[in-house]
Formats: sequence, structure tokens, C-alpha cells
Amino acid sequence: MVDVDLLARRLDDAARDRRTIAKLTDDTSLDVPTAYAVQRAGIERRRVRGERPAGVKMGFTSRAKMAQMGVDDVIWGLLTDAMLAESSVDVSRLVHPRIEPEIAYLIGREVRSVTDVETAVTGVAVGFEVLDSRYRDFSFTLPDVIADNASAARFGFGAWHPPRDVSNVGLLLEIDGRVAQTGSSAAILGDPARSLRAAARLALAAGLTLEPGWIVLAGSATVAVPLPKDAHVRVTAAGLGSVEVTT
Ligand code: OOG
Repeated sequence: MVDVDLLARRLDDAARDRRTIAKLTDDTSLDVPTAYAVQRAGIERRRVRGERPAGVKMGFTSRAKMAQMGVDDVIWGLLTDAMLAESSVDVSRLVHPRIEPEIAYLIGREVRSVTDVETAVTGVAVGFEVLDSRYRDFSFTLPDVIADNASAARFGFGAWHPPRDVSNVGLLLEIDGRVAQTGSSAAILGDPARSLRAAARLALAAGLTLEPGWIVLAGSATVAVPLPKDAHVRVTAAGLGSVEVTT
């Protein structure tokens, strides 16, 4: 029997102590459903500390990311209010942070079915996600990264715009005025709206509903790049403006 709470504690302690650990699968045989149980137990620990759920993040929704991490299935994780970075990210609290450009959706009302999700969206924005794997060298298998809440660490987004077609918008990630990555939202499952529907489907299957005020991060269109200290980052999406963050 896998001790789900023990594994969740290993990951949670590593994040709080800012250190990496060996992959859980090095000494435990972990399947995908059990890995999600570990993820949920980790979120529960955060909830007990007073963090509140703030949305859902999708992962490995683009080929670039799948190839970067050697993993080939869409995954998801939960965002909490403590992960929201308004204008700065304190990288000294993270181990080996990386940043990636994203499309963010704002959920306006409870989503009770997958077909319901697009009409429940009240805003779309350019966003970013800061990843920080709790595993040594950012190296993991699919169950490991699921258990680790899909490497979620921090996230942010720009101004909300009325819902619109974002199936092919140009994305630009700049660090200190230099282009770090460029891509198209079309890299996200062909259309980030597919990722949004997948988020609703996965949440419902796990007995969760997307709630009003929740954010859905559709996943990166590009590889993630190291997020250095004392950096100024700008992510721009054509027609959606920019979001900036300093470290
Ligand atoms: C896992 C998270 C992947 C994305 O956008 O594909 C992800 C990782 O790469 O550490 O969030």
C-alpha cells in the first residue's frame, strides 16, 4: 500500500524547506490515480494552512513542453491564492524556478458540465506560470510530476479581456528586454479552448467544479526558461497586452 499522506508530506516539506528530493518513483511504485491522490493530499495540507483554491493549471498541452520534459500526457494541478504573484516573485523562496508564457481564462460561474465551460468564461488574458519542480534536476516521470502538483509554484496574468477566439495569438516572453521565447497559442492543443475543456473534464472527473473567480491556465506554448534573480520579465500576447513581473 502506498502511503499517500507520507508522500504528500515529502513533497510539501521539500517545497517549504526549498530543497529538492529524489523522485517518489525511485522507491515507490506510483500509478497515475495514486499520484493524483498525492497531489490532492498536498493541496489539502496547503488548505489546512489557510490557502484557498484559486484555479486549475494544465500541463504538457504543447509538444514543446512534452519534448522538453520527456513526458507525453496532458496533466493538471491546482492553483491556490498563495501562488498568485501580483508584480514580483521572490525567487529566493524557490529552488530552480522556470517561467513560461500562458493563456489564462477567468471562470465567471460554476461549471457543471464540459459543454458549459466556454460560456462560463468571462475573461481571457495573457498569463505566466513559474514552475519549480520539487525533484532534483527537474527530472521526473509522469506520476512524479502529477504528485508534485504539476510543478506549480507561482502564476500571474494581465488585464482581462472579453472572451474571444485565442486559437492563434502570438506569444512573446522577454527577460530583461531580450527575447527568451516566442510562440503561438495554437501550440496549446491546437487551441487553448481545448485545454480549457480538458480542465473542466478533469476537474469534474475528480469531483471538483470550476468555481466563479477561478483561473484556468491553459499550459505553455513554449519551453520553460530559467527565471533568474533580479530579472524583469514581460509576457505579451497579441491583442491581449502584457503582464510584467520582477524577481
Ligand atoms: C511540469 C508542468 C508543465 C506546462 O505548461 O506544460 C506545464 C513541468 O514542466 O515541470 O505546466
